[in-house]
Amino acid sequence: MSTSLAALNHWVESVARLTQPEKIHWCDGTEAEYNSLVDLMLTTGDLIKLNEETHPNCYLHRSSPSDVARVEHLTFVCTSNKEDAGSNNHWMSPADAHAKMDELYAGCMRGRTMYVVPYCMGPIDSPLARCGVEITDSPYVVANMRIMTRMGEAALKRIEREGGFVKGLHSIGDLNPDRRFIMHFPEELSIQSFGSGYGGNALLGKKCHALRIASYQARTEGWLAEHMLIVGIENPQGETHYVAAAFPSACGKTNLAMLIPPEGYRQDGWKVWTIGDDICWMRPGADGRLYAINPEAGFFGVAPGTSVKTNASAMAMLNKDAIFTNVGLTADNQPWWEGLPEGVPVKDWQGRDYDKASGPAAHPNSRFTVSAKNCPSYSEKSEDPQGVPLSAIVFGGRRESLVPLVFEARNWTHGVLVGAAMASETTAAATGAVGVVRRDSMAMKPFAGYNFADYFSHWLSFDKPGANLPKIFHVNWFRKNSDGKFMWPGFGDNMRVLEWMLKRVTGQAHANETPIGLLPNSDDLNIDGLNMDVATLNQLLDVNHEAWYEEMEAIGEYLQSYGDRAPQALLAEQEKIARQLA
Ligand code: OXD
Ligand code: MN
Repeated sequence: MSTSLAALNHWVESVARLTQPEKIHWCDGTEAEYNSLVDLMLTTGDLIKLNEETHPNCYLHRSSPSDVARVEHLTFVCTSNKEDAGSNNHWMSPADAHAKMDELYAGCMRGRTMYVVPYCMGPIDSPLARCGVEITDSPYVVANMRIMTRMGEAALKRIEREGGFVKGLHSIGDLNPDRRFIMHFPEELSIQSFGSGYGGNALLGKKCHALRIASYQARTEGWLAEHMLIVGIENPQGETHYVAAAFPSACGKTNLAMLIPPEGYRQDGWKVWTIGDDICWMRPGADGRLYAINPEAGFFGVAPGTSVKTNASAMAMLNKDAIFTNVGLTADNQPWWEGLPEGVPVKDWQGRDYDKASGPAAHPNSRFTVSAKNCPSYSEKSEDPQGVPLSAIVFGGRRESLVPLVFEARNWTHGVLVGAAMASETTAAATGAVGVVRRDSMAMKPFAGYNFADYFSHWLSFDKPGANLPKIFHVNWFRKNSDGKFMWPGFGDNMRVLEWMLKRVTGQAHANETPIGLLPNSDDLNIDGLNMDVATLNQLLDVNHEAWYEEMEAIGEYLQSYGDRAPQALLAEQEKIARQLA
């Protein structure tokens, strides 16, 4: 395979001149190609075959122990003007970044195969989809890209038709954390990544393209690229409402996307359909509603904590055709991670004999990669070129205090403030301290490819005549009591909160006005079959004015930290709420 597109040929040739690979392989995306990559990795030890009976066609990859998560401190947005990247990003000038990367790339693929991976983010015939080409020297990256994107010949045809594509260059280099950089050049629509094989740093279609570069592109083209799951909720009348929800990494997006409703709901006929678990691209349709696609074709989910109890759909989809990264192993070669009620690990994620004293069997950010079509709740609408119309957008964080179970924004501007003000405790998905509360606007702190102030303005700009925008909500599944125990059961029971939201959308549910937004009373939520006392529920729905006043002041300071570019409408909304709380 090669291409008729001169621009692509020139780029591939120039990368080959710089990196000096032994061979160049154009990926066609076929199963035969996938199988031969797997065979190659079985011989090099990059993959270990798992139990063929319990997990047919499943493999384990053990990464370098210092390459297990995204590296935010080594991730840069390289715009010509520093202000355009904003204080939410690390910045380097394009000239400096190119010089640094050219030096690292020089000769880095000697003795290796250079893979050229054409891919499409989104259904191949969707006007919302966008294409890219990733050049990489990692067969593990190619195999993952085949699961996570529409990769190969069909994507190349679209690229040849369109002429343009996002250029992503990746080399694992020598996996030295001191020689690791993830550079983004939004003005050039290009990405350069060196020194890591980890998903978010190396599968360039995902965070680098579908969020950082796409968010920049979306701003100029009038759409939004967001860190959100997309889920369809079908009610007993057979109507399906689509919801997009933004949560920071490792805060339960995959679980919410695959939620299994509680028994009573299932009996009544409620169903959940999964479209995406991590990224959502949305734009206004002719009817003024926002239409969303999942640009990805697979899930790159966090393994620990996934079990039949927390996510039975995920467990069902992981029984075949999956790649596991950095999980533990049982004596009969089954994957194992903390949170599984059964099985005994004998090897940890580094391949050492498992010893509880030296840490968990699976790395806390160990992952599975699997096709979305494997999911029992997979929605056929995932392939709809027009996307699905959104009824609600949900923001949420991991907050052990202050933030109630659910509240609704009064209008779009207030909703944008709620998203911008989001904060959450950090998780193992990125290197660095875990459990520290930080502002993570729209769950996009690590992923917005431009200045957050401009990003907030872009969000606000969707509220214009003719728009029929989704309602915006905020949730917190992670509130703890004074004993440090979670107060809300979460997982499938989150359906109870979703039901209230959707009834708000259709005008069938009650809400109380408070300064921070609209909240249900305890009797507005269905807690049938749930072992929860009303006092706990009331506590979960309580708004502490004094503590919220302080939070609002902190939100004001945060917005002001973006200087003159911070949108006045957002500051005015924040001031109004602070006044009401005072
Ligand atoms: C992810 C992340 O991998 O957010 O989705 O880190
Ligand atoms: Mn994510």
